[in-house]
Amino acid sequence: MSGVYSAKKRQKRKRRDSKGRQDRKDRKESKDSKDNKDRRVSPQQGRAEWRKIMFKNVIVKRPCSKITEGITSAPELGKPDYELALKQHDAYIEALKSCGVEVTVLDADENFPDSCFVEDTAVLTRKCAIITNPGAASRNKEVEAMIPVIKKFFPEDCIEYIKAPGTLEGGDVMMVGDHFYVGRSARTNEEGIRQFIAILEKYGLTGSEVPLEKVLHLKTGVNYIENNNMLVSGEFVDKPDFAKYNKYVIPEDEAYAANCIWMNGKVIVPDHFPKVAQIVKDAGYEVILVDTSEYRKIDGGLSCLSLRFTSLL
Ligand code: CIR
Repeated sequence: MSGVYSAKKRQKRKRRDSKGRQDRKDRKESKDSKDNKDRRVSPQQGRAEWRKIMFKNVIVKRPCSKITEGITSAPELGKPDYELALKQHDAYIEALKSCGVEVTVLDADENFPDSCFVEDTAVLTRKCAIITNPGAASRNKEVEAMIPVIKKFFPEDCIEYIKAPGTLEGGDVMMVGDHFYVGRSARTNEEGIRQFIAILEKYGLTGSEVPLEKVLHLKTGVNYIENNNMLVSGEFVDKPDFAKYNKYVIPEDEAYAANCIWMNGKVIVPDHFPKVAQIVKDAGYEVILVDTSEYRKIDGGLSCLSLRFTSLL
């Protein structure tokens, strides 16, 4: 009798255990699918997000004639043609203006061949401005001319500084909402990242380090174009840091064009990279093409040429 009883009990327990397992599985699947759904952003939500982080201001600096002496890792591309670089810069400014921002155009500075790449001199967030300390010796003093410019847009008590021995360049910083990914590169060191993240945290923002293996700056290879969408190339394709985003993999032969910029709902893409332009279009964005051939010769891309932000003043 007791044997029959325990057999029945065992069967009942087995059914209960298997039901429990199924329930847990169902709950997990529904959570996974919810997580995936959470990751997808409807066009309406997307538009709301865009409004939330609209950029109102942009700072650019005209290239100087010494641009021909800019730092390069690709001398085989030849030296930039200064006249053409100026024309391309004009078109860049027009493209930015068509995205509804006010563009401040700074005069060229002949003392610094790379000074048109203003992105490296500051990181401008919705809470504070962080003046960098560029790791490239020939570029380090570029920040001095930027400080008074930044003071026109940010109150002094919201301006912070990366100090030696810390180094950091803005090209190594990628903003995703209130989180900032920072590339540890030949230009941005451990101490610079430590200071940077401490500053962010003071303002309720967060940051995390992404070690780089090959590229110059973080944004040389990965760029966030809002709406949870990220353009990834080369060493960034499989980085766990970016696993949660909708990743658009940029083909190796167009890797340069991974450096696109999101501007208030539109995306500016370097001209002559048709696969990337198509990828961005297919992701649902209006694409604006700007030729940056002369800047590419000295390792510069679209993002490097501007600071995009909203003034706190
Ligand atoms: C440099 O090597 O510093 C410049 N020739 C290029 C800077 C590009 N900046 C950027 O990616 N943010």
